[in-house]
Amino acid sequence: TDCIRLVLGDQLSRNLASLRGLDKHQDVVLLAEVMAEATYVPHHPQKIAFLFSAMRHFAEELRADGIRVDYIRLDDPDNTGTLGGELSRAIDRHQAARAIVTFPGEWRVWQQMRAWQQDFAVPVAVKEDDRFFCPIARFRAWADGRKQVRMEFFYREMRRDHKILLTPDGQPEGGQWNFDAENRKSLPKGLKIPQPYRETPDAITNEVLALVASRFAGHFGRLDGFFYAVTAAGAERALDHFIRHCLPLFGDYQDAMAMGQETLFHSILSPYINAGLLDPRRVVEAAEQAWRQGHAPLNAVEGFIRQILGWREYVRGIYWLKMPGYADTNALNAHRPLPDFYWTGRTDMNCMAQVIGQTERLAYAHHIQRLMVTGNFALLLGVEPAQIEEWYLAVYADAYDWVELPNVHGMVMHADGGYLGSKPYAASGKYIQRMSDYCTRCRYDVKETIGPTACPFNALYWNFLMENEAKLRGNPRMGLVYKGLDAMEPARREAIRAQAGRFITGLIPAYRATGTEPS
Ligand code: FAD
Ligand code: DLZ
Ligand code: SF4
Repeated sequence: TDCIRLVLGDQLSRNLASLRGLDKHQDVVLLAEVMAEATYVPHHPQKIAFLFSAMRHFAEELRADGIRVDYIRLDDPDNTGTLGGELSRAIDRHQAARAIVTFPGEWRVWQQMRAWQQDFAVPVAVKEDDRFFCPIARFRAWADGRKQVRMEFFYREMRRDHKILLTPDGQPEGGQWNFDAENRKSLPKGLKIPQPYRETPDAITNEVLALVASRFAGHFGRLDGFFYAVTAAGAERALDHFIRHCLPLFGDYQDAMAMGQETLFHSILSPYINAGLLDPRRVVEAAEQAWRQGHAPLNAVEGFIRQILGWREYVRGIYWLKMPGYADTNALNAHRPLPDFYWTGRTDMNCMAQVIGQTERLAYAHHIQRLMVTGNFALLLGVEPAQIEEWYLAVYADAYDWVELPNVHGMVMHADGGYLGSKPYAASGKYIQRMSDYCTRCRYDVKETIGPTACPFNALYWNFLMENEAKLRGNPRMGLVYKGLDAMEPARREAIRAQAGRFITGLIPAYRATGTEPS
């Protein structure tokens, strides 16, 4: 055998760099289910099942095309449990002259690949992962020499580079780059909401579901009700469903949240795009075409395209520009432990219980739920960044380090000191009340800040501003909120501080035991 071509679980694309130039007679494609990848965080069982089933389907497709595939199952008796162990075993088994891999989505795995290049007896070529609009070098060139990077400016460059939503003379369609001012509506009563796209598990998926149920029962998250597509064809059907039924109102209600309506007008395409089943270029093209054909309005289409062409590429660029140091920063010096209810859903805060509960059921929450409910709470509480990052990396079907880390560390926790985004998205209960119906069914009163039934977000919000005053007051975008704090009577400030202190002490077992928080 000439060459082992490794394909990782999130690299299930037929045009993958490491599959290019494949010789059907000389080469072997390797896919491996390994314990190390399934447990570096306690992934949601649906995330593991989705990837294993998608990997198995991908292997079947390659075989159907006459390609030789070695597929190592989790339960294979000789499985070494690591990607490196399996690649090394495959090289020996086939007496291969070389190996080809595609650049991974995680610094941890990249370190491993570099070690393979050093340690293996045959050469290991690492090909660039070109399934993105923006090569890592292109991002670096853009970011270098800029005092400040901002998504909006990066996004405009991407629009120009790739000629997306541009007029023939290179201007943004509709005369503006961004229509977000139209995209912050709360949900009107009685609006008909489309069902998300669902598939019924086939025989391969059912076999994987049984495996995952028996091996990962201890992980947070339910397995019943699994509905994800597991092939490129299925992902394409999900895209079609989204364009048809959800895209037209995607913009208007992008930030809305509602009980019993977990997906609203969102696409639920991130698991497919990130695993390689769906090409982001294909998604952007389909959305632009829907606008050009008059099927969806510009505010929806531009807003949707910005998420993929803008945010998704921007966070990846920052990840590879700033790692490995990025993960270690802690600009707000946040060190409180993550409350246990993130892993159980048991809390009286209805907004948190709703979002954590649906995460348990679906391995999915949409952006505003992640950012303004579970994320906002962790920010206000001052959770140690690494602990909340582990949670996000584990619980969502679309989570990989390159995309999860910048979103949590930068966008939510402001732990990078404002590199990715200019200010923390801190908000009181009022925001949640405005954008959702969660507060109507909550034990707490969103209009109260002090007292036993006061919404915890309110005291925590002001407490957060006070705790981080030295770091945040100078931020021009925080001027208005600090004015609000300045207008407050000192006695009220003290009452808020005490209210937040009591709540935090009651929340965290180690503090509760002693009755105070260690300083
Ligand atoms: P839609 O609302 O339909 O958006 C369309 C697509 O845009 C998504 O499929 C996704 O590919 C892309 N997108 C949107 N926002 C972002 C963003 N901020 N960064 C990158 N891509 C984006 N996304 C992940 O793919 N994996 C993660 O692990 C992840 N962790 C997140 C953690 C936090 C705290 C926050 C605030 C956001 C996170 N996101 C993550 C971004 C975003 O929330 C999800 O991509 C989105 O909710 C996926 O659902 P959807 O496909 O229905 O998205
Ligand atoms: C997430 C994941 C899981 C759960 N299992 C596997 C696996 O068994 N084999 C594999 O090749 N990849 C898996 N993955 C995806 C990898 O963790 C992912 O490729 C790296 O984190 C780099 O993005
Ligand atoms: Fe969440 Fe507060 Fe509203 Fe309850 S009152 S749902 S805790 S924001």
